[in-house]
Amino acid sequence: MPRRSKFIIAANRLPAHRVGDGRASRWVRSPGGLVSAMAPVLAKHTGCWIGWDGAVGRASHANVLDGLTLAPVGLTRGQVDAFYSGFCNGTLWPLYHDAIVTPQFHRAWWEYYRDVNARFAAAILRRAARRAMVWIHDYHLQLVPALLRQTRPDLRIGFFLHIPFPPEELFAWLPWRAAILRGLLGADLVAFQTEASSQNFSRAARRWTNGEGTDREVKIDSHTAHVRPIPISIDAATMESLAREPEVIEMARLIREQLGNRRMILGVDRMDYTKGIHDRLMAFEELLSERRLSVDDTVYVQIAVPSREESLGYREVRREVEERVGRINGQFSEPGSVAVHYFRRSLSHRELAAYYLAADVMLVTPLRDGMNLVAKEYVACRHDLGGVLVLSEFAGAAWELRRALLVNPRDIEAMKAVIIQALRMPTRERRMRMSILRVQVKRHDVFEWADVFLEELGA
Ligand code: ADQ
Repeated sequence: MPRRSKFIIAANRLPAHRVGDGRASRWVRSPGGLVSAMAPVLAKHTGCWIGWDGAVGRASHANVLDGLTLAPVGLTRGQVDAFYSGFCNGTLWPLYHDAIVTPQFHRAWWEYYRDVNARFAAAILRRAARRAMVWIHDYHLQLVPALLRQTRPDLRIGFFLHIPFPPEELFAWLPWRAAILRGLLGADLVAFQTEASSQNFSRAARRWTNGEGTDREVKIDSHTAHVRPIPISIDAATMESLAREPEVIEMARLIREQLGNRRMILGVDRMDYTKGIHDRLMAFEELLSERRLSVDDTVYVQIAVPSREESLGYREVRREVEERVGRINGQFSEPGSVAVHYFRRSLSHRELAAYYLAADVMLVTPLRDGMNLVAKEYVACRHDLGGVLVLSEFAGAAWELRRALLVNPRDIEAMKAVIIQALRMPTRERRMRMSILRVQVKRHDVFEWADVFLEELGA
């Protein structure tokens, strides 16, 4: 029987990965705000993190890394295909992002989703001490709260959805909508990125289950689930201090120099059809072909991390983006002045900070996004009050970052106009907007987010 914990986090992935082979392999902590935010809480409560280790087949043994117990859940090849690539990323992800790509509904995938959720619930139950607190993350594990409550009503159960919860009419497509809602309603606290997602959920819950109540409380079978918007954030102080390092400032200068000291427009995204990379490139292409911009003095840099290439729609988005980049460069680049620099790779946070510092205009224009941390990272890095953030109205971040230039990313004319506006913005206005954005991001960081969540959960 494993050691029991008072505080458990369950997420699809563990916050660490293995490097090296066989006996010589070891765990290394993955970078990221969520991990940093959770570390102090987990250390204080002798915590444990349950998640998939990314390997196919038998799970590795539990391990302690920097005082945190990591408890891997193993997934078979069939589970990775049908649960992860299938139901999570081929059904739920597109459905919850406004069906930008048509979601697929396969009964076999659903069976796998149920099985894997049951495996996670069993792993949590083996480790949960009496009256432990369990914090479950994201759309992969929506059935877990109710599975826990059925056998262990002593647990305090919290759930946070990192992606949007769709409007009722869209959610209604899901053949298993009632089961998912009942799963989530098993939690004491169900939290979302925005007020809209929070309302969408409580309305769907009242419509498709026997739950009753308000936008903030849904009562079902004598249990009450509290529903709240608790927007996630970043470790702003760490991000800012990276951007203040002399080497990073020098790296930013070098990046600009290598790009010919042209005005630099930047995009940083996971390669995902929700992020609007293609539409953004179209706007840039039209500005070049209408001669409102020229490669002599403007360059666009797109950094994209490869992502989910096994799932529906991902190879297509990559192909579209790469074709468009090729077309733009073929038509507009000049010797020594490439129009679009495209990097398909993951960068360290230090390198990202340098790119953020170098960019005159940051384009964060997803078609739909739960929050979007890139927007907040950009703001945290701009201690020089330079740079303009262009932000999609459909990112959760737009609810907080009101002083960004907000845009509808499907409106290509509006995108073009906002890019020009950003490039021409007078220094005074740019500094004023950036300082207001910075107050917001620094005041509401990921540590505050975790505190608010745990307080609402009654920790
Ligand atoms: P994601 O969709 O993964 O997360 P996002 O919030 O943009 O999206 O976070 C991406 C992270 O990856 C950022 O921290 C960024 O720095 C990093 N990243 C992006 N490109 C990179 C690159 N080329 N190299 C290295 N790192 C890169 C989901 C939801 C979001 C929500 C988050 C957190 O879809 O809406 O904001 O969870 O809740």
